[in-house]
Amino acid sequence: MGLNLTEKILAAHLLEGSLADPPGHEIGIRIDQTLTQDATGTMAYLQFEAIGQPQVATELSVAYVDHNMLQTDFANADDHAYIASVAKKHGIWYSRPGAGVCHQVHLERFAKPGKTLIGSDSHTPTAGGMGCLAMGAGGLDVAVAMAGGPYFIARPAVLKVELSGELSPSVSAKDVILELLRRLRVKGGVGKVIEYAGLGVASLSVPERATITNMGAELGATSSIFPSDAQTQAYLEAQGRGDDWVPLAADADASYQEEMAIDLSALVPLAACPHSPDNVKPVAELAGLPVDQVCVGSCTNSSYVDLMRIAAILEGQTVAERTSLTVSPGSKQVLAMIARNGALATLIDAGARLLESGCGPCIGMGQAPASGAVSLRTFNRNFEGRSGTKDAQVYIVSPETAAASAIAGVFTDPTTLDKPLDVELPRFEVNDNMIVPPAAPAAAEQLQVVRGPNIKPFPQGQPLPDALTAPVLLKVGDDITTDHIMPAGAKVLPLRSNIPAMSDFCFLVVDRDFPARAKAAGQGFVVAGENYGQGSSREHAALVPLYLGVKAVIAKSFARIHKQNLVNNGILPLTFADPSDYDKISLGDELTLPDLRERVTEGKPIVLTDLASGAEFELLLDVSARNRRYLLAGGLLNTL
Ligand code: MIC
Ligand code: SF4
Repeated sequence: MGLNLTEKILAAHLLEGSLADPPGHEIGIRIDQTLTQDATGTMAYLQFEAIGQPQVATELSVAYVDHNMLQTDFANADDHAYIASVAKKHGIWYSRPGAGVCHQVHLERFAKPGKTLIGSDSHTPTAGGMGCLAMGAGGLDVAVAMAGGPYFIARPAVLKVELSGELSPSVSAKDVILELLRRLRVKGGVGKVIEYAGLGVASLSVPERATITNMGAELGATSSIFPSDAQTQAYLEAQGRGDDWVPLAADADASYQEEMAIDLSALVPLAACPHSPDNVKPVAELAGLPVDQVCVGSCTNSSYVDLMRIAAILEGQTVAERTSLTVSPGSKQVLAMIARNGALATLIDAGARLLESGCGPCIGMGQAPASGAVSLRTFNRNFEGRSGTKDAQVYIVSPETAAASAIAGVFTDPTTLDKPLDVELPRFEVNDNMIVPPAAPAAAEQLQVVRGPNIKPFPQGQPLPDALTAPVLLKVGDDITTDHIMPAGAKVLPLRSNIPAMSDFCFLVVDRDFPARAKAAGQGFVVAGENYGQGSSREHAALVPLYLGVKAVIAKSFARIHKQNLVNNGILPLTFADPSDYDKISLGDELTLPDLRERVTEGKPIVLTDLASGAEFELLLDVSARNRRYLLAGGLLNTL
């Protein structure tokens, strides 16, 4: 029996465990490349420093600055100075503010087919568009990988998506991933790598593939990957990196745990409606809805190809009077190229507001919509409040739908425009002058790391107690995102290296009294429904609850990255043996977990008594033996 693409890359990197084991069993793999961005990077590098290794052990590690770019006070700039200095000292390349969004720049300049990459950002699988097995992870996992340690994951199941046909004009790669979200929903990819195959693959360029793999994160997938073929070779050659190309595909007789098919020629423009990326409808059904804001950019849709398509639609037009259009180019390369070829002037002439190359409005750093406004965004997430305006109606769309709607001022199906949108892959203009190399190891020893007042130590877990009695501090429902747990945006993001200051914002969207209640109680539990912690990789969604005394989250199920972040920080991710027991617990109930340490050590179910109601039931700790050790020690760093 042949191997699929995922198995081939895993087999070439396997350090612990076996691929003969069924999906779900733990494996440890060697990581070739790492990336961080500034909003998670400060913590990841503080943790790397705590490990105490002088130089990174990876083939390549890159520190990007793209999230925290507003610099309304010293905080962001402090973080940049810290990251720049820690990178130079420890063998890490530093991508300066202005160079672009981490995933876009990584795809352009560093990602390689057949390599493994982990990044402290959930959209790291963008590089899967290049045939790289790329995964989002918590900052501590990235720190360990930088130090040369294995990255442990549950051996993923592989879902083959067989693509046939070709996209119709004005239907976009974005519509492919929105179709997958429509079918599979936000939990549909959990535990899986989504592997694209079939005759339809050849028609998609690397930037288009990267749009699709990027948003696999919204399915909860471990990763998404395309084969490395002639398109990959053409892209790498156009980036002046032809030598990085290797051909890579699944064997003809490979097997998969699951399969599904998508006929590209049957797709229509789609939109994810408020407030979830899987709430998908055809744009035609929304046509005519007035649009107040259109934002183009983010790691999903800010490539040269995307912006050239937008420019083609905006050529000679004016953005509708009621509508504001912003454009954030994905990288310096994209921005410089559209500046030189005239497309930038086309965008500006049409009335686009140009923002710098960075995450910007995608993470709520500016451009919050008006109250109740309809905002169309080419981004990947439309969680409630993420835009900065809680009642804004945010829709996730393709660049083509965004541009057509910006001109009309109402939701517009781009296939109704008669615009030729063929964009050839150009010869990219390469200038890596904003990516700073690390110091030579001999010179590195003398270098000082710059620590401004915004750089605060991070909290560390305590060894697991013998038993635990504490109140329920919060009870929430299904699909709670890390944006609920630890919001981002212009007010909070600058505090990413200052956990005490961040703690005042924890769960604010859900319950504004939570931080005060948690501080008063000293310790306690969070009770949740399905898919707790979906969305971003931000470790702060574990570190801040840890700081506030959360000892365990008791949920119906967890999202992958967040579950590991809880374990790494010594917070128990417990599930209900019988999900209906969720209904038996109320906010404020005092819960007791006797013999906790012994039960975790021996891998036995954990008994919970709700002292308020007298109800008693079982909880499961569905983690590997290694993760049990971390929890007993109070987290991964304590174990190391
Ligand atoms: C996001 O898109 O939510 C972020 C901001 O990029 C996060 C990382 C973070 O919170 O710093 C992610 O996707 O992991
Ligand atoms: Fe940045 Fe948005 Fe991409 Fe996250 S999803 S990395 S905030 S552009």
